[in-house]
Amino acid sequence: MNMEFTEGDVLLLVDIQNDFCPGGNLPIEKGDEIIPFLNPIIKKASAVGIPVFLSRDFHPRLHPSFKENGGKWPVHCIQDTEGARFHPDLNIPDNAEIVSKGTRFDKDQYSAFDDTGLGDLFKKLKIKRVFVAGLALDVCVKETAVDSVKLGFKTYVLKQGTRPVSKRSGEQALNQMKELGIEII
Ligand code: VGL
Ligand code: ZN
Repeated sequence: MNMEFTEGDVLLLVDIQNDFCPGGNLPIEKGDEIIPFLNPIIKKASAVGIPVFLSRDFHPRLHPSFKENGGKWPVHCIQDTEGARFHPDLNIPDNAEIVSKGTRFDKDQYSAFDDTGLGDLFKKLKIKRVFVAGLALDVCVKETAVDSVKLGFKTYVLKQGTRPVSKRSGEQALNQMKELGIEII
């Protein structure tokens, strides 16, 4: 993929954490394969001063998304555990900004924009275009991209930089996003 960053762009990497990669507690098939694709893009963004934001799923033990607390997911991304750490192969710039989500006791937050203040910050930073990648395509990447376009940002999803929980819902997610004007590149 040959993309050029310009002023007003941001790279938003969603939940590239150990628990979402093979060997983790909520593993996404080949989730780690996005990393060698994304590292050069991160490098390119940093080199030209494009901000890099990384969201992380960062749950307390009593989080409502866990089966044992009435939710649908296995326990994952518990705050300050190995599973919640970013994958060690991901090259994170020193000045990357971290967005923690999924920290609330009353609801889950799939989207990095959901009650994090990120949308207002992007407006303050005069962000025009948001480039989204990460895990999982059909869950947090989709919800993040949908919020992004609804907030008025031109929104792109890097197809090779994401993987779905399931192939079928991954295809559905891509179609839904396209219908909302999100560009899949
Ligand atoms: C996610 C399931 C549960 C994700 C987070 O980051 O896509 N999926 N929590
Ligand atoms: Zn979660």
